[in-house]
Amino acid sequence: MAETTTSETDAMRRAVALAASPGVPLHPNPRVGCVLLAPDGTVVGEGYHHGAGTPHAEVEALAVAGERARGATAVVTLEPCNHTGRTGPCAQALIAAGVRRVVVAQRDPNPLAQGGADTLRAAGVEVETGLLADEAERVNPAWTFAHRHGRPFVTWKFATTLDGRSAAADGTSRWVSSPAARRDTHRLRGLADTMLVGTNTVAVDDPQLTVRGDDDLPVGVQPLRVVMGERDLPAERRVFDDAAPTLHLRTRDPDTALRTLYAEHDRHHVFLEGGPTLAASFLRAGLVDEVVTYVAPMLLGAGRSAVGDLGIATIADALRLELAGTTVVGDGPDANVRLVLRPALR
Ligand code: AOF
Ligand code: ZN
Repeated sequence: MAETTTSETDAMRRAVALAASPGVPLHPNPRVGCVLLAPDGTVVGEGYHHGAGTPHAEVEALAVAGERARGATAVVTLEPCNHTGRTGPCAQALIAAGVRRVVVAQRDPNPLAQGGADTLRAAGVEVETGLLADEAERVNPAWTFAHRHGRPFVTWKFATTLDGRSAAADGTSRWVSSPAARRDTHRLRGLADTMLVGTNTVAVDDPQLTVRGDDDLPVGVQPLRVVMGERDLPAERRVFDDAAPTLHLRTRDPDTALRTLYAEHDRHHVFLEGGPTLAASFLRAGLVDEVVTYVAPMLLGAGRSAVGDLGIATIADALRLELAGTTVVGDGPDANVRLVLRPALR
């Protein structure tokens, strides 16, 4: 089998950049880029996927190349699909166009679409996988995680005072975080495809759970709003308005909820904004993959913690996290500190 050439590595870098083109939705499809190289290394076509329902990256690049695809090498960030989903199988399209060699970064973790590499090889096309695979994966982190684990990636977000309170003693919690931090939260909500809270939060706080934008924060597709828990809820709660679709999952089990969201609703990234009880149940189940918290320069001295009982009695048993980033959001009296954390590997 031929060695990977410098021009193939450069082409893959370009394909990764194409995949990450601005304006392409993060869900439900992966972002994918493709570059077609003639045998002499010149680029004869390139393309990227613009979102579910539009042509796949390979098909876009083939359309640009036309007859020049014959004998070419396709450099693509994701293994060409093998299925007929919203569009036809790319493996077949590459074979039909006479592509001789395919260089893939990431193998397709989606059980419905994978197998393209085998199909190509069976047709006599040379296939290499793994070139810049990490870079390619970083373009679709939640999508990759969800297909690998059979459940969405979970980001738990909460706001807290300097002394770790998320609500005052009388239950009031509006507003702990500053307007700048709340705006930043809307930006992060917009990166996920699912907003999740418990029935208790809906009953008590009546959140709308939509992404609200402004001129600098255009809103694309609203995430699905999901309320979990067995309790019945009044239909006039704001979460049931027509600003976005809403699903009431009548389960209290985080694992069941997440598996249902993946398998039946094609969800890859859950933004958990529930109260302390729901947060504790996800943490106890080991189902929080990322924590985002906004710390407000404010003291309450009494009040409610962001998270309920974790069954931890002694310091040695503390649930430890690793700090992945700190950012000051907003200026002057508006300044809050955003911390991003990941569960520590034990
Ligand atoms: C994309 N864009 O460029 C490639 C994809 O529903 P469909 O037909 O669009 O298929 C989506 C699946 O196809 C996706 O989850 C992934 O496994 C595979 N490859 N998808 O959206 C592309 N090459
Ligand atoms: Zn495809």
